[in-house]
Amino acid sequence: MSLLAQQTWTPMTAEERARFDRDGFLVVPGVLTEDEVAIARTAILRSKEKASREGGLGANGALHQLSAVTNNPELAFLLDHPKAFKYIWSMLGWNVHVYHSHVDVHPQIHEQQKDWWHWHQDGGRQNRELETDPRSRMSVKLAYWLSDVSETGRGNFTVLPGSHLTNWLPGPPSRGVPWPQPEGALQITANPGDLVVFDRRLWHARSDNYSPITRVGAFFGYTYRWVAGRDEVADLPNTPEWATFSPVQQQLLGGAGDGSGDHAWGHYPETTPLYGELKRQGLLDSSIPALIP
Ligand SMILES: O=C(O)CCC(=O)C(=O)O
Repeated sequence: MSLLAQQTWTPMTAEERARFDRDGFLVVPGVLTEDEVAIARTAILRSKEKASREGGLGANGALHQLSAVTNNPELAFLLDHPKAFKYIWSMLGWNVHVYHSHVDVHPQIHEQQKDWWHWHQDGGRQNRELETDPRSRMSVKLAYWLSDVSETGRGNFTVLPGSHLTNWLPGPPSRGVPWPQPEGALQITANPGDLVVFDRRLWHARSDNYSPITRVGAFFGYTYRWVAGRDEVADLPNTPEWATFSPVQQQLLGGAGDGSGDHAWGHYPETTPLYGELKRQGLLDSSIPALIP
C-alpha cells in the first residue's frame, strides 16, 4: 500500500469549531515536526538571502514575500499538511484554493517604532463590497510559526479575540498617524511548529520584533475557487516542480484537476481532487453545507 493510500485525515473537533466560532482563531501546538520546521525555515531564509542580494528587503531588513510556493516550491507540503489542512476543509469544504500566501522574516528592530496602526481584516475590497453586518467569512488563513515566539515582543501575531463579527474598528484617520493598540489586543505566543488558524474577519496585526530572535512565519489564505486568487501561480504548471505536487496541492495552487473537466465553480465534484480525497477517506460530512456535492 502506498503512503498516500494509508494516510488518514481527521476533521476538526466540535470543540475546536465552537472555539473558532467564538474567538475567530485557534492556536494549535505541535503541528509541524522539527524536521518540517527546518525544511520550511531553510527555504524561507534562502529566499531572504536572495532578496537581500537583489535589494528586495523592506524596512529593518524584513522580507514579506507573496506567492509562497511559487517562490519556495519546498513549501508545498504546508498547503495540505494533514494536521493543519483539516481546519480548512472542515470549514470551507472541498471547492477551495489558496488565494493569497506569504512568507515573512523579521529580524530584530533596534529602535523603538511609533505605534503604527497595522490592524486589518483580510480580503481587501471584500470589506467594502460585502454589504452584510457581520460580513461573510469568505476565507480562513493558516499561519505556521517557524521561529520561537513563545514570549511577547518577538514580532508576535496580534489579534483582537472575538472581533471577527465586528465590521469596523475605531482607528486612526489615516494609516500614517500613530495610534494606540485597541483595547483587548493579544499577542499570541507560539513555539516553532505551532499553527494559528484564523477567520479572515478577525482584526489582526503584526507586532514589532525587538528580540534577538529573527521571526519567521508562513501564511496561507484559503477561499472558494469562485473567488479570484491574488498569488502569482499562472506559470507554475510549466515548472519542473509542478509534477512533484500532489493533485490536491495542484488544486490549491489554481490547477484545474486531472484534465477530466474539473471546474473552479465546483460543477463536477467527482473531477475535483480534494473532493475525491475526502470521499475516499469517508470525510464528506453532509451536516456541513460546504462538504455536500
Ligand atoms: O505577520 C503577521 O503577524 C500578520 C500577518 C497578517 O497581517 C496577515 O496575514 O494578514
